[in-house]
Amino acid sequence: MARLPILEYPDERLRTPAAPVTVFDAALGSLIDDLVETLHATTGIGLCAPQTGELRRVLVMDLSGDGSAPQAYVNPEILSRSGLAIVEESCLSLPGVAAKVFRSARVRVRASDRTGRSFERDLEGMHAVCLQHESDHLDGKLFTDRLSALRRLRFRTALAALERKASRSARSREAAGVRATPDPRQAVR
Ligand code: GNR
Ligand code: NI
Repeated sequence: MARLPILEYPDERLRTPAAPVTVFDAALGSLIDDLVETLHATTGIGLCAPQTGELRRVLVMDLSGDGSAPQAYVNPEILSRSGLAIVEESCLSLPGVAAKVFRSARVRVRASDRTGRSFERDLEGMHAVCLQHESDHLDGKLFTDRLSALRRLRFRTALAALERKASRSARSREAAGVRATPDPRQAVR
C-alpha cells in the first residue's frame, strides 16, 4: 500500500481523457488499494486514478466519514440519470475553490469491480453527485468547467494562484536539472 501524490490544476494530466482498463490483474488491485489509502489520508469523499497521474478509468469513493465504506468503480458508465441536485463541490485538485454545481440527483451506473465482474448500482444524494464529479475527471473535466462564465470569474484569483504555484515549482525543478514530465499519454497502459 502506498499513498499517492495528488495532482493539482493546471496539470495537463487532469485534462487528458483516461483509458479504459482492459486487464484486471494484481497491479489494478494495488492501484485501487493505493487510491483508497490516499483518499483516506484526505478529507475527500472521492478520488480517481488520473488525479494521481494514472490515466486509467478507475475511481474510488467513501462517504462513510469514518473510512469504513470504500467503493471502487472500474470503467464506470452512467446508464441513466434523473432529477436535479445542486450541491457545493470542492476538489482535491483545485484547493481553495468551492462552488455549487448542477448535477443529476440520481444516476444508474454500470462498472466493473477489481476482479472484472460487472455490476449495476443506483446512486442518489452525495453518492450520485460524487460519482458524477469523479466520472468527469475520467473525461478530463473539472467541476469549474460546469460553472457559467460569470460564476467562474469569481475563482479567477484562486486559479491564477495555482497556475503561479505550478510554474514556480516547474522552474525550481528545471534549476535542479530534473527533466520536464514526459508526454502524459505515455503513462497509459
Ligand atoms: O472531496 C471532495 N468533495 C466533494 C464534494 C462535493 C462533490 C464532489 C466532491 S469530490 C471531492 C474530492 C475530489 O476532488 N474528487 O475528485
Ligand atoms: Ni475532484
